[in-house]
Amino acid sequence: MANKTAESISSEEFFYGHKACAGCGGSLAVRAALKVLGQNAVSVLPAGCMSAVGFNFPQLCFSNNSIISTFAGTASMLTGVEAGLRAKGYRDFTAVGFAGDGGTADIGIQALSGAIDRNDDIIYICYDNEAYMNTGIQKSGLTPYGAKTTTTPAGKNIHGNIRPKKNMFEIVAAHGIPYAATASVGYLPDFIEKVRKASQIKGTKYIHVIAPCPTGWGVAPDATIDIAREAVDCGLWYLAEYENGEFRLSRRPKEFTSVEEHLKKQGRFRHLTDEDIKIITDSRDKKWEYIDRTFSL
Ligand SMILES: Cc1ncc(C[n+]2csc(CCOP(=O)(O)OP(=O)(O)O)c2C)c(N)n1
Ligand code: SF4
Ligand SMILES: [Mg+2]
Repeated sequence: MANKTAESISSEEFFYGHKACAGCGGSLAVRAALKVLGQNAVSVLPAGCMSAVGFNFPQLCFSNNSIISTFAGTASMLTGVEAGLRAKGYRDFTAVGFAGDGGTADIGIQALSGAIDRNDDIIYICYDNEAYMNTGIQKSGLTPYGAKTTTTPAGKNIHGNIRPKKNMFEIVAAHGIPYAATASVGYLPDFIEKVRKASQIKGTKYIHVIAPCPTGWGVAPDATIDIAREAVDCGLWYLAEYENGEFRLSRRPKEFTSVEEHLKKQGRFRHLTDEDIKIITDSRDKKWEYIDRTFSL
C-alpha cells in the first residue's frame, strides 16, 4: 500500500453523515485514518465526541464495522476484537481504536498499558482535543497549562489550568512499544503516512494526533487546520516517531513562530498574562533542548 497524501488516499468515505461540529479536528482524524485503513478496519470508540456524533441510532456513520466500548476500555475491546476475529480465521483486518484525550490519558491509560504490555496487534489512535469535550469542556490530563475549561476557570488569582500536559507519546514509548508517533491534523500527509506505516507493523501501535475542537478552543470552524499547524510551528507540539527503541523527529521548525500569537487566537487562552506566556515559552524551550539532545532527525 503506497498511500501517502490526502490526494492519493481512497476517495471512498468510511465516516460521514455524522453530527460533529463544523471544523471538528477529531472527525477529520477519524475520517483520514479510515481512508488509509479501508473497509476491513474494525473501529472501537469509547464514550467521547466521536462515538456521540458517529452512532446515532438508527443511523451508523461508519461504513466499516464499528463498536462503542466503555469509556475506560478502548484498548481492552481492541484486544478482544483482534483475538476474536483471528480465532474465527480472519486475517485481513485492522483493529483500530479512536479515543479522546480523557479516554486515553486518564480513564483508559491502564487498559492501554496492558495492551502494549501484551503487544496485542492493534492500532490505538488518540485524537487529542485537550479536554473532555463531549461532556462540556472539562480539564483532562492532556489539557495544557493555562487553558481555561469549565473545571479550570480563569479568574483573578488562577489563570486556567495549573498543571502541565502529560506526555502520552513518551509514556507509551517507555513501554518499549513497536511503534508510536505524534501527529497533527494541520499536517495531514504526515498523519496519513504514520497511519499507513502503523498498519504494516505487527504488535501494538500508538498514534497521538492533535485535533483542535473549535467549540472548546474558542476558534472559528475554518481555523482548525491553521491552529493545528501553528501548534507545531510554534514548538508547543512536536511531530515525531518512536521505533526500534529510538526517537526520531519528523519535523524541526528552523525558527519557532510566536507562542503568544498562537495562544491569543484561542478563546481558552485569551486571559493569559505576559508572565503566563513567558512560563509557557520557557517550558517549550526547555522541552526542545531535551528533544534536540535526544531525538534524531
Ligand atoms: C465511566 C464513565 N465516566 C464518565 C462518562 C461520561 N463521559 C462521556 S464522554 C466523556 C468525555 C470524553 O472526553 P475525551 O475522552 O477527551 O473525548 P472527547 O469528548 O473530547 O472527544 C465523559 C466524561 C462515561 N461515559 N463513562
Ligand atoms: S465539541 Fe469539539 S470535538 Fe466534539 S464534535 Fe464538536 S468540534 Fe468535535
Ligand atoms: Mg477530549
